[in-house]
Amino acid sequence: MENNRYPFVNLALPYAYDALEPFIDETTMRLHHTRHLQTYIQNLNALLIDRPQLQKLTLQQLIIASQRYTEELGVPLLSNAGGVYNHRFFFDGLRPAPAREPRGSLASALTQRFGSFEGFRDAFKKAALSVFGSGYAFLVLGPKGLEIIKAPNQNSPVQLMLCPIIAIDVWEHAYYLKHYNMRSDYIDAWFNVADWDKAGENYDRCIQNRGYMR
Ligand code: MN3
Repeated sequence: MENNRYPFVNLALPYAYDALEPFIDETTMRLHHTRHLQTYIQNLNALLIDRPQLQKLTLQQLIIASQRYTEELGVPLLSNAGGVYNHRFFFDGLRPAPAREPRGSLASALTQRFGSFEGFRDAFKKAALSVFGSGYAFLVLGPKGLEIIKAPNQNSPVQLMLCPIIAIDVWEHAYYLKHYNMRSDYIDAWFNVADWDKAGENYDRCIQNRGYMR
């Protein structure tokens, strides 16, 4: 991952803010990247500025380390390192006109685990819909194979040593301007821009590394 240590900068997205129209609108993408992610980046840098030991750690290591600290440091460290990691991962998994279904080894693994891609889709949508309040649904590779997990707030699969494959941000800021409170419509729209080729690369890397490091 690029820019994986302090000082963190808000890297440009690999597509234009309007590139995911009409599925995810330009204003949502612009605000999500330039305000929401930007704020996590600034807060994370502010938290690390006087902590040289933590400046040496990668984003993933910061997330894992956050669990060793007292609440006063651990909670903001997880929220902000998780906020940067999860947003970058979510944005990386989007693409205009992507492959709509996985191919190769991920396709086989999804079919084996969920019966079919449709079976996966239903299970993933159900999980994303049932995140109470703010958070994410992730498809991950864990010790038992593929799993769908819900991550509240900015919790991350990295904490649990699970290897992320694709994610949907279901915080209201991810969809409210276009879909108001209709999270279900947003999830359906997300399936039109979820990049299954990228997810397939992530899966192959997860299998190779047998770990959480991207
Ligand atoms: Mn978000």
